[in-house]
Amino acid sequence: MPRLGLIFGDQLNENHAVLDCLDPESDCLLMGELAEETGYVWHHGKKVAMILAAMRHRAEMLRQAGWAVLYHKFDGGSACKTFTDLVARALDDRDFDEVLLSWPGEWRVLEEARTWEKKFSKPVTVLPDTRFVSSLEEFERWAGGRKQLRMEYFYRQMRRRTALLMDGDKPRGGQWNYDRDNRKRWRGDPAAARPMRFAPDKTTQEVLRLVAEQMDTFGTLEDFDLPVTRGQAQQALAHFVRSALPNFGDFQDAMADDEDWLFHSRLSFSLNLGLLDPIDVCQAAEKALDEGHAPINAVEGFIRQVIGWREYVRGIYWMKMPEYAEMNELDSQQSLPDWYWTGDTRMRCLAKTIDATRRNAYAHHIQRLMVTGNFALIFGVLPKEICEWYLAVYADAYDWVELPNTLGMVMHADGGLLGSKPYAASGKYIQRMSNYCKQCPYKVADTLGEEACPFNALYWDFLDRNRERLRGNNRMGMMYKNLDRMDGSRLQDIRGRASWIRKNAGSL
Ligand code: FAD
Ligand code: DLZ
Ligand code: SF4
Repeated sequence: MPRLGLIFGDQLNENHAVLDCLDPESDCLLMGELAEETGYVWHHGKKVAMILAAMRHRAEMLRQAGWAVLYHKFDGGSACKTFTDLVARALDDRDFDEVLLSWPGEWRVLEEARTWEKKFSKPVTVLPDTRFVSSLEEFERWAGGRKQLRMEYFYRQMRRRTALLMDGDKPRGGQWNYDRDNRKRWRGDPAAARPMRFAPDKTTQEVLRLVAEQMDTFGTLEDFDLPVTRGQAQQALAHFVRSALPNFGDFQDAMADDEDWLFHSRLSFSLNLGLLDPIDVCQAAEKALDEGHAPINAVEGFIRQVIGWREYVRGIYWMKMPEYAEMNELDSQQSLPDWYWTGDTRMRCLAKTIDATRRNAYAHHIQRLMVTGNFALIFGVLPKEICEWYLAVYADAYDWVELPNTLGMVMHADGGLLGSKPYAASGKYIQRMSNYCKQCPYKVADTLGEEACPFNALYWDFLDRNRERLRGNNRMGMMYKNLDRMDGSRLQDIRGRASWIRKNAGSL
């Protein structure tokens, strides 16, 4: 009897484990646009449109390759809303012997799939997710028995294993990590790279109409230009290597008031949909180094993000879920200010980052970490609320990657499992790395007074509130030395200003 292979909307990779196991002559594939998935958070419209358009294109390619694909198109009125409904329908229509799927990108979907064997009285096989370099078993083996997990050491293992940027068993160029060279401020020269834009074809236009007419989504659908096929994603990769990679390293931490992308790759959308393979992406970057087109600090910095951070956060997610999602080590309890959704704040750095987010379903890493993330950390937003925001607003966001980045890297809610210290910073950091402050009504040099930059009082207050928990962290020694030097009455005033900011967050 035939078998049924479920393909999730973010697993559009050619090397999908289900395709390797099934036979196009006898078996069937199943894909579905589902109300539960398009609506479990208030997703950005461009995220939903990108996923649905990519799914439709992929289904068509699979059909052309000879597969029978059962495809459920979105219909708001349909009773088929969840993956369980989708599989139930397929099994009602035809007697399949077995259901196969690949390990999903979200814990809640895995939990749902775990109910199927009993529900449908059929064998359900979960195969590995081949969108990653490292398997979950390899990560657990690496992590097992270590007292402290650090991305840098996992990354070195990945370098050795993939032979990327290696001269035999030594790192190419003599150093594993060139991060110190990657902290330049950008002052307009060289000109920022322009990302490659893809005009929506007929299929994508149909999806854009569907999203506009039938769904309630965040942000704007205007100027949709995201890659939705493997061919387009490969063009975007080649374009990045040619036009932005040479400067990726130098300006990796920079931000600019009127530039949405600077030299970032914008490849996370396609990597996370399975339209690009992480090894192909890293090899393309290393080739640019071989050919003298890009320097080592750029290429190493980029490869570290892909085989280091991307793989590492996924390993942590699956090793620590479901408890991970509940953690709140710093006891952050504030509600997320409404302007995170509207961008309606006078704080220039936040208004511009959120504006870019609304337009593009994208903000680059430093905006996510040091602007929206840093503010949420020092303001003390409830991890659940800020995690939901990040999961909704970015087109590359799925639980496996968003949660460790937000809850761990930004909010330090896992007590330092993911990152060794919280990335708390005052307005001074934002001033040093961007030109936002020049156009902001708040004064970045001031901590007290109505016009003082809110980041400043919140930063000192954050250190003060978390003194017990963080003072022993040797990477925060200097911060606490500075706090200790502060005069008691000034600290009292700062606490007052921080408390005022929290009470009046809506009007900042
Ligand atoms: P580039 O700067 O060009 O980096 C190259 C690639 O490296 C990215 O495409 C991405 O695949 C990978 N990468 C870089 N940093 C990370 C990281 N910390 N974790 C995982 N992969 C990384 N990334 C997501 O893909 N999805 C998310 O939902 C997501 N949420 C985040 C939430 C917060 C609070 C923070 C601080 C970071 C988050 N990131 C997330 C990581 C990072 O910001 C994005 O991967 C990056 O901004 C995507 O843009 P890019 O493709 O231009 O990246
Ligand atoms: C994020 C998302 C959205 C918006 N829509 C769909 C969908 O309609 N169908 C689908 O199969 N997947 C979708 N996804 C991705 C899922 O929410 C989920 O993250 C992955 O299926 C887990 O691998
Ligand atoms: Fe942001 Fe403060 Fe600078 Fe304004 S002054 S842009 S709020 S860091």
